[in-house]
Amino acid sequence: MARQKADRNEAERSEAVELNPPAGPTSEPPALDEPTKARDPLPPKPDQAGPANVSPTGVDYGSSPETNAQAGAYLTTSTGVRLRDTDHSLKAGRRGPVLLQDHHLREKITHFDHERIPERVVHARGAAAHGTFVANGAASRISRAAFLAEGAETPVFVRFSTVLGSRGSADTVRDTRGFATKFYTSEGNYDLVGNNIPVFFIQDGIKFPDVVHAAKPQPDREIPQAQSAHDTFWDFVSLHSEAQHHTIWNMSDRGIPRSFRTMEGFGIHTFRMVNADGGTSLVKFHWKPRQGVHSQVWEEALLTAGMDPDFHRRDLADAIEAGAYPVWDLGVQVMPDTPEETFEGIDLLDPTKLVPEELCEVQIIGTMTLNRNPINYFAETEQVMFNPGNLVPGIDVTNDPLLQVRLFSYIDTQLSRLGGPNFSQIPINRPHAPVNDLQRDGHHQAADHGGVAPYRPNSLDGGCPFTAGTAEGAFIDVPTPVQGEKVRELSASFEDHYSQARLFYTSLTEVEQQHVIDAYTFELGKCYEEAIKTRQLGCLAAIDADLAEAVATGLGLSVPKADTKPAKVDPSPALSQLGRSWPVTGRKVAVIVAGPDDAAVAAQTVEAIRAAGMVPLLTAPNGGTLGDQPIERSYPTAASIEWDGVVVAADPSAGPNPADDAKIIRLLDEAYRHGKAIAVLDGVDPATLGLNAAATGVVTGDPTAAVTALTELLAEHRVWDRV
Ligand code: HDD
Repeated sequence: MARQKADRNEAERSEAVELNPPAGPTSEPPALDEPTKARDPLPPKPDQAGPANVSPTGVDYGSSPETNAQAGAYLTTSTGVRLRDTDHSLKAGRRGPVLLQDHHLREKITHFDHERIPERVVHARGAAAHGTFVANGAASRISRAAFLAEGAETPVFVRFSTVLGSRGSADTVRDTRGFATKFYTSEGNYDLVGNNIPVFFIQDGIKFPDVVHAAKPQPDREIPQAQSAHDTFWDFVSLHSEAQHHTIWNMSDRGIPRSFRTMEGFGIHTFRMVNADGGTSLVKFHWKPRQGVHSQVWEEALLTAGMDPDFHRRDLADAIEAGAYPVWDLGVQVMPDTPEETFEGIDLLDPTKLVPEELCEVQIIGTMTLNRNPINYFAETEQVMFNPGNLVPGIDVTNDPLLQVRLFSYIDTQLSRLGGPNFSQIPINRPHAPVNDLQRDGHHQAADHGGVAPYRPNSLDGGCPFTAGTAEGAFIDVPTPVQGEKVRELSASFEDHYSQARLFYTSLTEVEQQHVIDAYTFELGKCYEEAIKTRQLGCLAAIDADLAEAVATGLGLSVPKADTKPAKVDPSPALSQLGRSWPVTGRKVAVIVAGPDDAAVAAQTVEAIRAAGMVPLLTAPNGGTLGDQPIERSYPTAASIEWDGVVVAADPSAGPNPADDAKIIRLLDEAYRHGKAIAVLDGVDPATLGLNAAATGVVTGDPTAAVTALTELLAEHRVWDRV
């Protein structure tokens, strides 16, 4: 028996030995006298021309892709010592243990172990781009800021973000979007740290940890990720009626933007501008996208989150790489700086209130173009820091209690996020203006400070650095009078929490209002606690009785008595996203064909789409080329979420039909339900594709006529009757 077992073990051992693959060439260390050779870089894609690679902070990333990839350089340690081998640790014999003395191994692994830094506690997921801001000079009347003078050109870096999700979460969740702009002005950095929604959840910054704790994943199971559709969020907002205004914006189409490029941006708070004569005004900032304001529809956003969680990030980078640079006009609403700090009865210090554009026009003061993608995500997009306290002469803060707390929070958070007090020395954060501060030492100090007297006044360093006066461009705080008792209270004018939520709702078109109803019904439907749903229905009743009733019906609940009666408001049409037409440049249009017989008609369609400034996505059963056109998507990789419009360009009389493919039928059905413009070329019967030729936004014709009709539909972004 023992003998048999021994035999079996012997057999197993020999089998195991045979299963081991013979040692291949990669396990051999490279020969001592044979350095590895550089490979040729991949050829650039024909239609993509990247701009020069010089950072706005003056860092030369290298003017060619080769330099970026360290081409022509030998691999070194971080201390510059050339390496022969980075694939094998130093061992005592080929089969022996690894030696502690392997300095390269230890350096490589230690660095790797510390590659991650804490993600932002909010706005963790973002995408960014470089660009230029050009002022038209209109603001010179109210602000002495040099970057607002006529013709001044200022490099900018903009980071867009979601708020709630972790760094790896999906882009298209229902959420507020961050819109943070760093202007590298000649007078120092100015940061406009705004959102795509013009009001905020809370009136006093002391509640920020509370609203964030309520909205982030619940602490027991850490779910749901990047969602407000859960009990703790609705518990908080239904108990804090001041949050109702921001929340109804989130429940509208603004909560699911189509692209970062189609979002408005808002500075939210009221700021104080100071002109060359010392005159002051109160202003609110607005970014107006030339691409139009455009959102996804909810089902589309959900599908996108699964199919392409990087949808917005990809869209921004692709557009810039393809030269379709997104452009925003910067505008201000200018209001007199009165002791009451109100305008038309609206308290300008209350960040839950907006000033309707119909009451105070948005005046354009300059234009921003984003024209260059970051070279390295971590170095730039992750390490950039914004701070509402980064101000330049001519722009000052007000006593908005939310803004006041932000002035503390943004510097403080960088100490742990960026690992110490020298975050302003990181290249992406470095000002273009000369820096001569008296800050010294600290973690990650990168400057070699000369001199012996880092204090003022001094006689040992010749009294340097000097302090400046107004004439030399010093930042001088506006001497606003302050008096009062120390209290933990807000002004009584902050107590109206509902009238502007109603203003927003009643300013929307019917289709937009239906989206709001659907969103509340979905989100509250995801809550478990009936008491929370009922409490929120009470808040909705204070906004609009029909809204509350419709959501209650969807939830199968009844509406409780409202705390207050809905206010009387005059709608502000500017708050709706509908009713305007926009340029179609850069919009994506799928061209679906079934096989090689469709090459001629496909070529004409692609040509017509390009001629309209749009991007064709030729879609065929397999990859490769069709005639001389590259096939951009095969049926398996095609997704309706990336189409703004679609053309079915197959000629079924000549061969196979896209209608034979179940997936294409599904994608067309999605496109139809999501309000996308659809064209079916002559010769294809729309009915075979499950489409009704008489339906709004379904057009037919030859390639030229069909693409022309499609382009007209796309100018309104969506076929609104269908969503
Ligand atoms: Fe904030 C980041 C926008 C209120 C505390 N915030 C952050 C970002 C944006 C905003 C766009 C991302 C910046 C980036 O891309 O790096 N935050 C806003 C707006 C607010 C607002 C528009 C209200 C009008 N924030 C707010 C308050 C507090 C904070 C009241 C604290 C009391 N925000 C932070 C923060 C973050 C931040 C924790 C996270 C990472 C960072 O700052 O650098 O300090």
